[in-house]
Amino acid sequence: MASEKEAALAAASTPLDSPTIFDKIISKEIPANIVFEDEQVIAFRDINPQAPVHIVLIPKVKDGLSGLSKAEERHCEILGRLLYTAKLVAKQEGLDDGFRIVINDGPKGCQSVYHIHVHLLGGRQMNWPPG
Ligand code: D5M
Repeated sequence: MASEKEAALAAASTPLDSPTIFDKIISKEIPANIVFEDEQVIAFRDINPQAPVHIVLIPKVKDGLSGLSKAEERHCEILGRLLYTAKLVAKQEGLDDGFRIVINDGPKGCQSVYHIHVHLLGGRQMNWPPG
C-alpha cells in the first residue's frame, strides 16, 4: 500500500470535483465501519488507523468542499457541525481524557481524499509536533 504521503501526492493530480471513495461510503456502495450517521454527517473508522480510535467524519453533501482551503462563507454551518459531531463521537468512544482533531489540506498537508473530512484520533497519548 502506498504511504500516506504518496497517496496524497497522487490524489493532488485529480480534479477537485471528481467523485471520491467517500461518495461510495455515503451511498453504502462499499462497506465502512460507521459509528455515527445523521442527515448531514457520517463518521466511520479509518481504514488505516493511526491511533486506537481513529474516526473520519465527513459531510454527506460535498458542495464544493473538497478541502478546508476551498471553504466559503456558506460552508460555516457544516464546518461547525463536523466539529460538534466529532465531540459527540469522542464522547461516544469514551475519549474522556482527550483526543485530537486533524484536518489535512492539500498535498503538503498530506490530504489524500478530496472530500473534506475531520480526523478524530484518540486512545493513546498524542505527541507534538506532529509529523
Ligand atoms: O485522509 C483520508 C483518510 O481516509 C485516510 O486516513 C484513509 C481513509 N480512508 C480511505 N479510504 C477509506 C475507506 N474505504 N474506509 C475508511 N477509511 C478510508 P487524508 O486526510 O485525506 O489523508
